[in-house]
Amino acid sequence: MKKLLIALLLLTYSAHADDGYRLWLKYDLIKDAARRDTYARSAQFIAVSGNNPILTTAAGELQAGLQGLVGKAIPIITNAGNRTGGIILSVSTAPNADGQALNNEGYRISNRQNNIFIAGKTEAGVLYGVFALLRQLQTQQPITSLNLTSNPKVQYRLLNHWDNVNGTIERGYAGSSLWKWYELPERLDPRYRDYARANASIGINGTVVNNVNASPRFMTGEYLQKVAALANVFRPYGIRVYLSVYFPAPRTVGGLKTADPLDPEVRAWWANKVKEIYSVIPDFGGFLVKANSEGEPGPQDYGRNHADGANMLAEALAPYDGVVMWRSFVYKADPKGDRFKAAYEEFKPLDGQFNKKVLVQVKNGPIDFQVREPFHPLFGAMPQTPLVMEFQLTQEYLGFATHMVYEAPLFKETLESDTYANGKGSTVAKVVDGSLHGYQITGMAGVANTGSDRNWTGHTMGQANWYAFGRLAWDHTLSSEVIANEWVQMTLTNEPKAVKTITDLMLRSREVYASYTNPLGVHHIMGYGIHYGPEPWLDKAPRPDWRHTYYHRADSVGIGFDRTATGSNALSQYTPEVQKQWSTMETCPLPYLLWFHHVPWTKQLRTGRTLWDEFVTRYYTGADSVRWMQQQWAQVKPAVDPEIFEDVAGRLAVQQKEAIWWRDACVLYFQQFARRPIPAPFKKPERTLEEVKRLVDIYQMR
Ligand code: GCW
Repeated sequence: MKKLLIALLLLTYSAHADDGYRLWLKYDLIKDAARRDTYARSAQFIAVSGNNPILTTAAGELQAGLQGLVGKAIPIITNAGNRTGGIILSVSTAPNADGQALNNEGYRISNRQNNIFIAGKTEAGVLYGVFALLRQLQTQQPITSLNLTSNPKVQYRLLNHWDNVNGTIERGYAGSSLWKWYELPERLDPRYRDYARANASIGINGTVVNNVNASPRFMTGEYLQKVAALANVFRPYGIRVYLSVYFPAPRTVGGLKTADPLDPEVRAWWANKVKEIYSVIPDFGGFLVKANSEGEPGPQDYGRNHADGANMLAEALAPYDGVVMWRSFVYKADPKGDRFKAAYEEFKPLDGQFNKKVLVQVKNGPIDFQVREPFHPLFGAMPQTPLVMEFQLTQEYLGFATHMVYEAPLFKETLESDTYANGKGSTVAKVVDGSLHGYQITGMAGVANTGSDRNWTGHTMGQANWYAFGRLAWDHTLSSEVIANEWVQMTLTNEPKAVKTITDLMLRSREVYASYTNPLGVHHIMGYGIHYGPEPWLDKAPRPDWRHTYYHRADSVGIGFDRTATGSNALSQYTPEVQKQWSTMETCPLPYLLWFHHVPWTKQLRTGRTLWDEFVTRYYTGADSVRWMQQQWAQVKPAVDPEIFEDVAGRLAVQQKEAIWWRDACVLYFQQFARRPIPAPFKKPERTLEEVKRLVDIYQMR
C-alpha cells in the first residue's frame, strides 16, 4: 500500500514537474474535455502517401502532437478514400482556391468535405503546415473552418551557432555546446533531433553549426564526417547545415603557401574542398564568413577586398545549391574615427561587385547588439547586394541568462525602421525580404541562445527569443504581442488572465532593461570583456574603441556621441529623410538621443526635465520596474508549472539586485561630470562609487 502511494505520488509529480526541455512543443492533454472532443472529431486519422522522409516526419509530428493534446491514438493511413473527419497531407502544385500562390516552403490549410487538408508545394511546406495546425490547437483556436495560406517572406532562415570545437560557446549562457564533436559521427545524441524539431516548428531551415571565429578543423575530412552526421539528423526536418569558414584554411589545412583569393591554386583548393563537402553532405547550405574582423584573417591580408574573398568561395560553390554569407561586422582601431561608420565605409563601395551567390550579413545596428541601436546604415544602401539581417538571440549585452528581455520588440523596431531608400515606406524589412530592391535571394540569421542546459536557453523566458526569431524570419509582419501570446500559451499556460499578465511583462521587459542599463541611447558601457554589468568608467583597453569613454563621452558639459555634421558625421550615411529625424536634439527621438548628440546636462527635454534629471529618472524607474516584474510574475504562480515558476522567480530576484547595481554605478559615475543632485523623489545610492566599482572586479574575477 505504502509503495503504491509513493508510486502514485511520483507519477503525479513527474506529470507536473516541467524542466522546460519540451520548449513550446509540449502537447499536454487539453484540460477542457469539450474542446478536446471537438478537436478529436476532426482528427480521427492522418492520411499521407509515399515515403518521403520529410512527409514521414510531418505525419509523425502531427500524430504525436495530436495524441498528446486530445489523448487518443490516431492512425496514419496512406489513402483517405472517402473517409471523413481526418487530416490529409499532400504535396500539391495546384493553385489555391483563393488564388494565393504558394512559394517553395509555403503551406495552405483548408477544410473540405469534412476533412482538413494541409498542402505544400514541397514536402517542407507540408511540414510547416503541420506545425501551424498544431499551433492552432495549442493556442485553442478553432480548426474546422480554416483557410490559412502562409508563405515565408525570407528564404534563408538560419541559426548561427558560435560553438567551438572544445564544446564552449562564445557568448553562450546556457551550458556547453549541443554538438558533441568527440562522439560524432558514431553516436547521435537524441537531442539533435529535438533541436531540429524545435527549429522546424518555427520555420528555421538552416543552421551554421560552428563559431564565426572559426576553427580550420571544420575543413578537414574528419570533421566533415561529423558535420555530415548532424546533417543526416536535420535533413528530415527540412534543415540544411552550413559552416563558418576560417579564411586561411588553404594554408593551415591544405598546406598551401598562401590563402590569397586570387591565387589559382587557392581557388582550386576551395573548389576541391567544396566538392568533398558535397560528396558527404549533398544538401550542404554554404558558408558563413567573418574576415578581417576582430583579428580574424581575410582577403585584406593579401591586398584583396571582401568581394574578392566572397566571390572566390561563391565560384567554388557554383556547381551546387549553396551560398556565401559574408559578414559586414568590421571595424578598425582608429582613435579619431567612429566605429559606427566602419562597415558602411568598407562595404558600400563594393555594392554591385559581389557574385550572385553572395549575401552580405549585416548586424541589426552599427555597433554591436546593444539593447537599442539605430538600424544599420547599410540597409537601404546596397541595392545590388542581398543583405541578410543578423540578430543576436543570445543575450550578450542583454543580461545573459539572468535578465528577462523579450527581444521581439527589438527585432521589430529594426525591421520597421524606414530607410527611405526608395521613398517613404522603404523599411528595413522590405530591404531584407527583397521586395525593395528585388533581391533574388534573401535571409535572416539569429545568433543562437541554445546550449546543453536542460531547458536549452538557461533562462526559460529566453526560449521566447528563439521562438520569436523563427516566427519573424518567416513573417516579419507578425506583432511582438501575437508572438508572445502564442509562445506563452504553448509553453507556460493557457489560463487567459495569466497569459495576459505574462505577455504584458514580456512586452515591457526590453524597455525596462534599457532604462536601468542604457537609457536615452547611451551605449557600450557594460563590463569589459565579459559584457556583463556596468563599467562606464572603463578608459583603458588595448583599442580605443574598446574603451567605454569612447562611446559615452561624458564631460562637464554633457554626455553622448555627436554623430552629426559637427561630430563624426556618421549620420551622413543615412538618407536625407532619416538624417532629418535624428540630426537635431529637438527632433531626435529620446531613445536614440545619445547615439547622435552630445547633450548638455542642463538641456531641457520634451519630458519637461533636464537631461540629467531624465537620465537619472530612467535609471531609478527602470530598476523599480523590476520589482513590478517580480510582482506580476508572482501573480501567475497558480497557472504555471512550479519548477518553471521557481526558475523564473529566482532569476528575477537576481535581476532586481543587479538592476540596482547598474543604477548605482551609472548615476554615481556620471554624477561626477554632471555635478548635480539626484532629483526628488529618488534617494541617492547607499553606497559609494568606489564600492560599486569593486563589484565589477568580483564579477569578472579580476
Ligand atoms: O559581439 C561581438 C562579440 C564577439 C563576436 C563578435 C562577432 C563571434 O563580443 O564575441 O565574435 O561580436 O559578431 O563576430
